[in-house]
Amino acid sequence: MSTFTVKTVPTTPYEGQKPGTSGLRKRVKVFQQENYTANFIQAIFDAMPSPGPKGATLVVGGDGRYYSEDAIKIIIRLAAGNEVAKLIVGQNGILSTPATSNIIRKRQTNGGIILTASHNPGGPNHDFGIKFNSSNGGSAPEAVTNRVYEISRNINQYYEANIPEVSLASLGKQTFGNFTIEIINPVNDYVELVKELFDFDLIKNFFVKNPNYKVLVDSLHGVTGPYAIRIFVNELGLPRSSVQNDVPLPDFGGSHPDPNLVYAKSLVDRIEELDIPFGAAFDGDGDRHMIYGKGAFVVPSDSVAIIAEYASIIPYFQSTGLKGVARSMPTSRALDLVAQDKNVDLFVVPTGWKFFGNLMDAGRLSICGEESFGTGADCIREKDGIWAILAWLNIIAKVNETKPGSGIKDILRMHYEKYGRYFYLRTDYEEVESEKANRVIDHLRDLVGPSKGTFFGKTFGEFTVKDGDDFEYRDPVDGSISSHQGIRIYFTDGSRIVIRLSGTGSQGATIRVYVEKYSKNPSEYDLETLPAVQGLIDASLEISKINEYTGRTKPDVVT
Ligand code: VG1
Ligand code: CO
Repeated sequence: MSTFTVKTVPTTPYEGQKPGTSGLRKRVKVFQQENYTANFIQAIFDAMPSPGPKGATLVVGGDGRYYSEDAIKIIIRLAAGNEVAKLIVGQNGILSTPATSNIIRKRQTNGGIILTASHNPGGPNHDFGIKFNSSNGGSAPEAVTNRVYEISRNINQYYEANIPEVSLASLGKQTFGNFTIEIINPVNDYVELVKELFDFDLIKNFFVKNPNYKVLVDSLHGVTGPYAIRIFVNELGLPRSSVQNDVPLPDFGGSHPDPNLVYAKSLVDRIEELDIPFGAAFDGDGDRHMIYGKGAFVVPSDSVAIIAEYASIIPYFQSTGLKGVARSMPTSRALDLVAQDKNVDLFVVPTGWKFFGNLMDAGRLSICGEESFGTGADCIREKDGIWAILAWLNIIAKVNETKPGSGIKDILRMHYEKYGRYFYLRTDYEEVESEKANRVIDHLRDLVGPSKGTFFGKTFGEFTVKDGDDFEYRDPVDGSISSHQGIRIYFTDGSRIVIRLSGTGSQGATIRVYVEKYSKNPSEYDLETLPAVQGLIDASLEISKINEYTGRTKPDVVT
């Protein structure tokens, strides 16, 4: 057993090491600057809740993007330097975000470090990211991430051990003095978990009985490939051709690992061409998903509502009960109607998964979701793409027992017939100069604040403003307050727009505009989304003056 020595390395702080909605995300070149990554990792260790890093066990992994191995080597040296007892590392640095959350919880560790910039592109000229998760398996709460930021602004040294280079490819334990690194299979624990949550036999039998019900899952060269092959091919018996782009690549094959109609367009085209009833795609780190079957796209806000609607047929919720449901504020209100129907609590939290964790830990929340293609449950503390696909397959298999031949479209239609439909769309203006973006937000804050006397009651096209605010959240568990979480404007017909700035961009500011329009008229349920909400988009532009303040005439992404 070899041991090591620790040296104190002097350093100087970097500007802007402020974790956003989900960790610190910057260009790779920024992380590659001297001491940049080490500073941030040391700040994480210094900010770790009591008793701190000494003697701690941490899980380390990520989506395998460019710069991950370098970052893991730094983490290993600094962990030993900070007297961490053990690192559990995914083989080759691979661990999906939900799988990391599961391992943190299952092995009762003190937390984890996830190396990902999620759906942002990877490669030497793109993005890298570092996220810190707490011992409950969820993203560290704001109190901790704010502390990381404060420490990073004054950091003047870090502690580094001279651990020899470790191969991330060979499974097993390696020990150096009081420090152990265990390289684990990234998939095993996760497969064990999901097999307990869902009715695998039911889903498998459904595929046996319905050989024409083809599935196509696209990992977009992110981290989910190995998970998808194990679960959909090996466990559920689907043909190998049911999973594509399943080798994690450092640059995601040059594409954007973002599962939506824009970036997963080649999947959508293939599904249409081959008449595939059920398709899905995941983001780089596996916490987001898109569901698309021939002629049927599932809006994420509807997805979480539908999973909540059918919770009682999913084994995990049969045993735990439906304790409550939650959505992020910009997510459509489809879930609110299900909560009402099932008579369970509904929570509305700011954007970002970390806000759900407290409610789950307090036993008040079972199912939650965000409009940004994220859904999950209290079995872990992250949103989970594969979980959502399995939930849908479980639902489809069950519905087919009584209504054979039902697919995605039928399930959507049944849902709209019971609850009505929210037409929902998000548009993003990316890499806007921060100053210009702030001007838009200041203007909107004024409208729902000081100027509300004249703004409320005003009409834009067919929409009359009813009321609005700048969303503030008070955590019902610990009472902490998060303010300025986005401008909400409600109209007299029940429509709503939300405008906020993204907290995950790596350059400039991204303005997100979310619009939703409710219909209880069955003859409208099959309408296309864009024409259904165009009037509302026009109103949002007139109100926000985005074009005027930013010079942008159209959004970069529409999802
Ligand atoms: C975006 C989404 C948010 C999501 C976050 C992290 O944040 O809007 O819903 O939780 O990304 O997702 P923002 O602040 O850019 O709007 V992921 O898949 O990066 O972990
Ligand atoms: Co993600």
